[in-house]
Amino acid sequence: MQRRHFFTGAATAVAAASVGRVALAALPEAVQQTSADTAAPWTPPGVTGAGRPYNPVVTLNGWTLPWRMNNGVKEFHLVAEPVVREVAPGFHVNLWGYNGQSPGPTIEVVEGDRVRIYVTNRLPEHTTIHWHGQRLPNGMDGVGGLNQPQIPVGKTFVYEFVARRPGTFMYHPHADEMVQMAMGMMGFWVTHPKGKHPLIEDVQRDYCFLLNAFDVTPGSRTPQVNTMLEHNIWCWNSRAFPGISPLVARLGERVRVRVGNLTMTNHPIHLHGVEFEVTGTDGGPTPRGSRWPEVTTDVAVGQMRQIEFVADEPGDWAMHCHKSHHTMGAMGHGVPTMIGVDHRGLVKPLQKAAPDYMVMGERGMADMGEMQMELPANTFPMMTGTGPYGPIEMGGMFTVFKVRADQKPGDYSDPGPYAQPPGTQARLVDTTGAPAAPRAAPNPNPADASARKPAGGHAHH
Ligand SMILES: [Cu+2]
Repeated sequence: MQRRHFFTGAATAVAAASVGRVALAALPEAVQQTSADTAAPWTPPGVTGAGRPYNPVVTLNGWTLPWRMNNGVKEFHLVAEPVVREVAPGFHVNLWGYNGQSPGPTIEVVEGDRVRIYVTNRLPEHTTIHWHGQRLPNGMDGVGGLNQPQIPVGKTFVYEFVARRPGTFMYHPHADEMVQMAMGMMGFWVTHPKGKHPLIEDVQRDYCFLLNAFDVTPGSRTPQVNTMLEHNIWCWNSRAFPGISPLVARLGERVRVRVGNLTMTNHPIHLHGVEFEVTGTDGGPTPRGSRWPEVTTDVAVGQMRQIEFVADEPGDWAMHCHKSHHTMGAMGHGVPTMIGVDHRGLVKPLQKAAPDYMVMGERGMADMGEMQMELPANTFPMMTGTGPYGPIEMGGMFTVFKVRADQKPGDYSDPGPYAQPPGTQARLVDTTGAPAAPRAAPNPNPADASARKPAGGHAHH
């Protein structure tokens, strides 16, 4: 759902003070997005002149910002403002972003375009925007205090430059950066090549997303902004599994996925089922001689990687960060390892001291995936998501890449779970008559099953 906001009333008065009434009337509308769904690719109106046809990107759980053409210049309007993001189903977080969402909309232009971006500040403090990776005049680079004065509260600044080289870029504030990025202020930028480029292939699907992370205390709604490393919500485009849309492709299509990292740590992004090559970074397309097959590529802090492959294996393929703590929800940390601990005889005395005490993890923690624990309000479980065969036991930087022979070209809708062809799925074997296991498990009947749930009426543990 997009709402079109024309500047009226108080907002007009504030903005008008900085840009003048005539100029304000001339501002492009600040299109808003309220849904966290993945929007269909945006088609520019009347694709002529500088608006050349290109294969558009699809922003995972995001959207592309419409522009208007003004005397040969593509004009955009970003509004920096507080937003509420549904990070996972039922889990809402107070963030800062642009035009109704965190991350902000993707800006999608063509090499050689002159772009003019109005930035209106509706935050409670000043801000700027830095256009990460772009060649541009120094005064447009957006470092507050260094290249420009910060954009005061209520004011509108304008940036203008030519998108000189094609590639994968991002934007974010360079003002009170730690706080503003911890609150979710960032967005993607794609510059398409203006013609056939020797290092840039045509692809049928082109996805993009940013890696971001938040520290939200379970039960609260606003991130802790001073956290350096111990974030607990690991996101792609401010969404955590099972809130991240699947990527889909038709069998045989060439697919590009562009990823940027604005967290405080690196993320080895792993795709099952195919091999890919890194075909570009925020520095530009990679020379062919530098490309080799991978199934995981590390995306360091402040880096961008674009990977490409042919989707030639049908199925539902996992795609995730390979740091296992980054595919977990908020509840997983600080829990002692109990594997192999025999709780028999301990549960009742422990519950006398701590009525909420529950036995957890003495056989590993997979039980967490199906446990119906009472959680604090406004959070999501540590391990969650359900597939056709049971709990997926994930909850963070994880989604599914779906390849189907019958997916229509340009159709981004979820085809549902993959039907395994008969005889191609791992299965239970009948071990009757097989030799006995070397020795019995040390603790075949661990603690009293009734102690596996917290005592009734307690909402915390
Ligand atoms: Cu990670």
